[in-house]
Amino acid sequence: KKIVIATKNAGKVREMKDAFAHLPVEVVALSEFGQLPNAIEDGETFAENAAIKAKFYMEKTGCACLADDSGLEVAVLGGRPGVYSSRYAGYNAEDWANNQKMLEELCIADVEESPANYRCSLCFADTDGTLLTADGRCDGVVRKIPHGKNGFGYDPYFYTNEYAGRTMAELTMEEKNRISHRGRALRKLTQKLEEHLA
Ligand code: ITT
Repeated sequence: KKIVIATKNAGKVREMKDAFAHLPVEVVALSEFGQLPNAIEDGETFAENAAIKAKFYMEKTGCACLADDSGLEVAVLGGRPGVYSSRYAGYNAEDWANNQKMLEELCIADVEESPANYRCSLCFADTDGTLLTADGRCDGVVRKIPHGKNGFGYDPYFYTNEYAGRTMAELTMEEKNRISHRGRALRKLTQKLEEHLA
């Protein structure tokens, strides 16, 4: 079975390919279909946006698609950037600019750190109309001092609860997938996917 990883985010592609490595499915990146338009992510929740992207790219590619909508919720910032995580500093903002914006907001809030959590909603849309969904969450703390070069996005500033003292960007991909919002959601989704494909 061919499954298109319906994301333009290379970090997500790496983690999702790793999680699917043991399944009897052929995982294909969206980039293999050439330049496709962007889905309009105007949902109010991660789950709504994941479904918008999965259905949109399933129709564009004619293949079963798995989409991910995810983000970081910082407690002292009232849960922002949340669904705006990839465009916190503006549309098409790079990771460093979004991180800079978060640091500025932490300064305005006058705190050195804050409890925070990542969230991930996955939606798998098959060509027969089947929709499978799963969510995952990962709790930690954001601090102003970055550490590590792995992962992507806000990872250098996100200190994990599970690996005390280490940021998400200091973990190997295997370690990250074990505890991350995406790893957790992917394990729930692959169970549903195995039943759907059986
Ligand atoms: P696609 O819509 O093409 O999948 P995107 O990056 O625009 O790519 P989202 O709208 O779901 O996707 O935004 C997710 C953002 O949340 C992402 O760009 C990061 O800034 C942040 N994020 C999500 N998961 C993360 C993770 O595991 N580590 C670090 N940052 C993460």
